[in-house]
Amino acid sequence: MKTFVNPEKSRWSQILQRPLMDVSGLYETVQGVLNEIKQKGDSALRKYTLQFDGVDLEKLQVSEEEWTEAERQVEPELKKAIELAANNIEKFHGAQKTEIRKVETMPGVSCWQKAVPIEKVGLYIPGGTAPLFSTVLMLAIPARIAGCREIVLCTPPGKDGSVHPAILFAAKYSGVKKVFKLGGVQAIGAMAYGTESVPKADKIFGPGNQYVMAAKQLVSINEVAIDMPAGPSEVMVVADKSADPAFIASDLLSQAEHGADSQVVLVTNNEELAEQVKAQINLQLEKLPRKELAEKSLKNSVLIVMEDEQKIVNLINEYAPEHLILSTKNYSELAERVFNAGSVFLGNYTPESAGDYASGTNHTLPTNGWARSYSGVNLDSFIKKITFQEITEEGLKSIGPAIETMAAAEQLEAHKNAVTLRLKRILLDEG
Ligand code: HSO
Ligand code: ZN
Repeated sequence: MKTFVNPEKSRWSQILQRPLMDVSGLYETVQGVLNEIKQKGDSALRKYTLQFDGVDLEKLQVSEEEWTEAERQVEPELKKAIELAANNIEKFHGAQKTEIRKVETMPGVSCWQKAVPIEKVGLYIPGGTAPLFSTVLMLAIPARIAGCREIVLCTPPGKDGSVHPAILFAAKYSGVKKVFKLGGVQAIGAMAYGTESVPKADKIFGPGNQYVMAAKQLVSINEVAIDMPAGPSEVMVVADKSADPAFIASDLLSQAEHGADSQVVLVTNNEELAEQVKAQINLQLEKLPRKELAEKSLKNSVLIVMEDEQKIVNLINEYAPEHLILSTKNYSELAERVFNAGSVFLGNYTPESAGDYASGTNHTLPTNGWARSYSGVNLDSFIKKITFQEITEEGLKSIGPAIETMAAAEQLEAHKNAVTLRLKRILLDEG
């Protein structure tokens, strides 16, 4: 970890720069694959699945037998854990429902907003080095609670053409009915355009590598909505001497083990704690099965010793971390001053892992500084809001003249007429 002591504000953005990706040629390559999927449908999906995943699939959709077999393969202890997590995710997202509230902006002018589920959603679950079945829960449960009519899930097959059983178990438990063995650009293209076997989605969700990200961005230009721009996962831990160095090290390592491009940042006002955390990282790292990945990510990572509390707050808000852990004595007070972060974890007993799996909050969060403007996935991500209005004659008499004046000033005579004609009729009727 690179260490900086009280760095000047002018250096913050350079110190905290996220790992850069080389995207030259990426979008052209991805667009080429997308075009072929759009034109050739399933046959293009099969071709690229053979090319990228090394498996020749006759049927892309997971069959009834495969669902049953997966259910049999998942250990009872894991099933119970998934059920506990699913329950909490359901409680937390279920509580995000809002009531319809009619507002009378003036007498006789009623306006209201109604939440309507997005009809068809497509969920992408990456394969790669770890089967993230927890992400299935994070996407499918809010989709089901929102009332989405069709929830389609795509995930890459292994070399033997199978899908990880825990992914299928979590999908079934969350209410997903259709799962397709498709990874990367193929999955995104299939859900964006629709093919003979994969239904078209209205919005696509889920994390992925840079190819998935590029594909999501490209299809969002004309075809579908997407959840948010996504990049490598990151955590910022802010700690003082009330923190436990072993806990902090474990939190930093949880993020680092996600991948070589993950970014972890420790900010502390206490140099002694910083040294202790470093020692703990070395100790814990030795025993991690994903040591190599974590080590690579730690190379990009940063330790900042900062004495001034207001500067720490400014640093948090400038970096806008996906995950923020506040392990300081005054964490509640500090939390009040945070305005850019995806998800915040408070106190010594709230590890990021809790939010990653089971506390109930969503782990699909804005990375790469997008927490400045995006929320993480939540119930609203699966909903659009339609506004309604109803105006009585009395209401139109109240707001009509203002509308006429504004329409005339914008030189939109037809707009003005739509009010004038009605107001005239009202006067006539009133005799
Ligand atoms: N920390 C990841 C989510 C995750 N962690 C899934 C474990 N499994 C991105 O927020
Ligand atoms: Zn994680």
